[in-house]
Amino acid sequence: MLAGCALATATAGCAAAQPPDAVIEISNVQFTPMDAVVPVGGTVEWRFDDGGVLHHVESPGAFDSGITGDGTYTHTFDRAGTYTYTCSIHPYMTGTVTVR
Ligand SMILES: [Cu+2]
Repeated sequence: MLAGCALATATAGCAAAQPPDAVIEISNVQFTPMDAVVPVGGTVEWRFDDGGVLHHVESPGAFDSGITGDGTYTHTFDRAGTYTYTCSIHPYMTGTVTVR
């Protein structure tokens, strides 16, 4: 694992080696905060912490956590823009990540 991390650092960065630029908690069937702003190349970590309730962080064509009830999901944003994401299980759960 450490060797893979070191290799990744030379190219796309190693999310595990540094704290994320933004953390979004998933609890009480909502994203907190709903909106995050990170620099280009920044990372966002979603923490699934809703007592085992299944959630899904999905931005079609950009990123997809898969459906899960625990753990974390981290995505690195290499291009500027505004990314809207939702939970496919709870469509009223939405948020944005702004990369600039
Ligand atoms: Cu959900």
